[in-house]
Amino acid sequence: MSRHHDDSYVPRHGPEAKFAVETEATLPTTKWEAEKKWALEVGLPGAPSLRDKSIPTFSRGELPHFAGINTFLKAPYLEDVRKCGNYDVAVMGAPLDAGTTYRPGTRFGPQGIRRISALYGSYSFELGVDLRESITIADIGDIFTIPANIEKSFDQISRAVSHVYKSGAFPIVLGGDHSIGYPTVRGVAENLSGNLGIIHFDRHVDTQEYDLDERMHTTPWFHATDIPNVPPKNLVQIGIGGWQAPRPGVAAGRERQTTIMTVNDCVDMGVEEAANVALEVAWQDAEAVWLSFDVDCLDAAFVPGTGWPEPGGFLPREVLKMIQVIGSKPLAGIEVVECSPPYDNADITSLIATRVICDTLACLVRAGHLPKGTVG
Ligand SMILES: [Mn+2]
Repeated sequence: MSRHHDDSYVPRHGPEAKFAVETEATLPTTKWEAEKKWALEVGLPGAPSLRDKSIPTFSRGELPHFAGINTFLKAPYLEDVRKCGNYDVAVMGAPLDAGTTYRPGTRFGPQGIRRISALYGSYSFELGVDLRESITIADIGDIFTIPANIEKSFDQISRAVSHVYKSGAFPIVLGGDHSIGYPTVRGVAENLSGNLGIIHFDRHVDTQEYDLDERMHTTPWFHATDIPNVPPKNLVQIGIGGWQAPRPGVAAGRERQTTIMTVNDCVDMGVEEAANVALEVAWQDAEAVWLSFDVDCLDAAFVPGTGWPEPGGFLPREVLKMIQVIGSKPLAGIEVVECSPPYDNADITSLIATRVICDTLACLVRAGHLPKGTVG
C-alpha cells in the first residue's frame, strides 16, 4: 500500500516548537538595539576592516561571550546597593561554605555561576522570552560573609536579602552551601505580615536541629520553620531520597508535618502534577513563596560540583519542567545553592545552576509576575 501524505500530515513543528518559532517574531529588539548603540559609544567604533559596523573596539555588553567581566549574565555591576531598587532583579552572591559537612568549595559558587553565565544569551527559544527586552537586572556583587563564624554570616545574609527584598528588586541569591537557606528566608519573612511558603528542591531533607554541634547546611529548614510566619506546613521538599538523609532530620520533618516528595513520587505522578502539588502546599494561606534550589536534587551524573552528590536524582529536563509550573505563580525570590566549582567538571554544575535561574526568570516574565506588578 502506498503512503501518500500532505504537509499537514507531517507537521513541521510540535506544539512547543510551534509556539517558540512563532513567539520569536513577536519579541521586540528595542533594548538590543540600544545596547549596541551604547557599546559603540563607550567602546568606540570598531576597525574599518570590520563588515559589521555595530562591533565596537572594546567589548561592551553581551558579545563576544568569551570576553568581558563576569557579572551574572553580564548584567551591570551595581556598586551602590542603595540603588538596587532601580532594577527589576538584583543578583547577589552568598559565598559561604562554613556549613559544609563533606566537600567544601561552595564559597566559589557565585564566581563559578557568574563565569559560565557569560555563555548565556538573554533569549530562551522554547520559553519565548528575551530577558533583555523584558526586565532590568543588576549584579550587586557578594555579601560579606565571615568565614570562621557561621552565625555572623547568617546575620549578614539576612540583612542583605532583607535590603534587596524591601527595595522591590527580585532577589536572586547565588550560594553558598545550603545553610544560607535559613538566613535568606529570615531576611524575606521579616518583611511580610503574612506567611512565607518554601519550595525546596533537594535530595536531602535539611531539617535537623544541629549537625556536628552547630547549625550547618543540613539544618536550614528546622530553624526557618521556627520563624513564626514560616510554618512547616508551607514547606514542600521535592526530590528527597537516597543514603544521605539523616534520621534526626526525617524525624523533625515528620513531627512538623513538612511535605516530602521523592523522585519516584514526582516521576510516577508526572513532574507537572508534582509541581502543581508543590504550589498548592507552599501557597496555602501564604503571602509569598521562596524557591530554594539545591543543585544536588539532580542526579549526581549532572552535578559533580556539589557538596553531597547523590545518585538517583532528577534529570535536568524534569527539573526544568517543574520550574515552568512553579514559575507560573509569583515568587519572593530564589536561591541556588551547593554549587562547588572546585569539584565541577567542564562547568556543568554551574551551567545547570545558571539555567535554573534563567528559566525561573523567564517563566515569571511569561506569566506577568516580572517586572513586578505587571499582573495583579
Ligand atoms: Mn542537598
